[in-house]
Amino acid sequence: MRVLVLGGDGYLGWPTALHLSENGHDVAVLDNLARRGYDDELGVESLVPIEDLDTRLQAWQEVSGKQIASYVGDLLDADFVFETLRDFAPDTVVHFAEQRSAPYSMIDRQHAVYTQHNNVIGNLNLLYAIAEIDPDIHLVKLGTMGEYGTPNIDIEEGWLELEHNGRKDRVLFPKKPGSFYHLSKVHDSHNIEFACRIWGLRATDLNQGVVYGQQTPQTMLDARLATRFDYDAVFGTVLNRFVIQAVLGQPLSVYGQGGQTRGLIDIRDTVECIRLAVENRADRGEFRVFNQMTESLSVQGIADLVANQFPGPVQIEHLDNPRVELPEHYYNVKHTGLVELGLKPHLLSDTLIESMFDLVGANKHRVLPEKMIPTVRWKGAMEVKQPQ
Ligand code: NAD
Ligand code: USQ
Repeated sequence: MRVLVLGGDGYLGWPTALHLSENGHDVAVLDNLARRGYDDELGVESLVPIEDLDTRLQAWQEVSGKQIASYVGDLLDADFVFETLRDFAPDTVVHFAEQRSAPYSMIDRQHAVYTQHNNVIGNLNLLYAIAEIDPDIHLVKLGTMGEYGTPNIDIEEGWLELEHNGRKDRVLFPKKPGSFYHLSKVHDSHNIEFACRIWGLRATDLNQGVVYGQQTPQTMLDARLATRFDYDAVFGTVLNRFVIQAVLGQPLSVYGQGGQTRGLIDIRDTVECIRLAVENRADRGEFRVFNQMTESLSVQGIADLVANQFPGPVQIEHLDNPRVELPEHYYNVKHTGLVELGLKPHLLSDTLIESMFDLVGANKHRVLPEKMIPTVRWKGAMEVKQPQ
């Protein structure tokens, strides 16, 4: 199949492009390199050194004998999106290309507006390009488990069968997201569902949990194929940060009491889930939703797991939570769709996060400790406005 991976220079897009190429697909990546720009803005770098896109693509050709084409440009540039779809003529578009950090979207008005404009309008340009150029293209879109928030009922895969005043209907599952970033994904989901219902497009929305890990079988073949690994308080995600803090001998930074529970997924399962979604197409007119996570853990549970596996002393500290989120809550997520397609999950109980400890140990001199400290507060805008 011909697969265009949008955001193919990012943490997940790059290893996914390699995994699809390894599995016989004809792959191209598209990226505007914005993620490298956020590093410059925030004064940080990936913990593991990464090569520029051309070097990565060259290395993959040398190692595998396979070619991946590249298109450098912005989804906000509609002409570029239309030209790329005409030129590459994909069967499937995998869409990772969004600003994906919740704290980044909560820095201030400008970052919130940037995030929603970039994500929602980029996705809308893509929907129009697919509808006008080839409505048979299957859109595989990365959403997030955070679209649902933490409701006091079981979380279904995208849709809810509802009975109200004696009548029944099937509706999109209610959403209660926790940041302007997570909200952008909700807006995307609604736009995609509309495009499937009205134009007859075919789409799979993958509501993914928090990803951990950095290595896949393909990225391990050559140091030039490494994907990024973020540790800072803006882009670093929770399990990855706790592993890095353990290795550095810093206390693990649990926000609040750590009773908040999240869905998690190993990066090796992320790339496999995308392959399964690509190879099992949604029907025309279908808005298909999978919850792309393999297990749920509380933040305190994640900290305990890292502390237990680390071969040395580890402290856990409880910081004032810079976010606004429920400290304790019910969390029960249905996530059988991808397993039914053939996913065999890597679970944390079977995974040696030791390999992550080794990887971090080899690169720990690159960490800027001050960048580990959370500085973005969810109520920041309110605090600025309050008169003294
Ligand atoms: P990332 O920031 O590393 O990668 C995203 C890539 O998209 C970057 O290379 C960036 O330059 C590119 N991009 C952003 N805006 C663009 C635009 N307008 N035009 C072209 N390219 C653009 O993020 P990631 O961690 O690889 O996440 C990829 C996707 O998966 C995101 O949509 C994210 O919301 C979703 N997701 C990530 C996680 C996680 O834990 N990392 C969990 C759930 C869902
Ligand atoms: N947390 C801590 N300590 C830390 C970092 C985070 O306690 O040092 C807590 C947060 O308060 C939150 C949880 O860990 O309750 C998860 O935070 P995170 O930064 O790991 O993840 P999040 O902000 O939700 O975003 C990440 C990705 C995003 C993706 C999302 C999936 O950056 O792109 O959409 O995970 S989900 O959470 O399922 O929505």
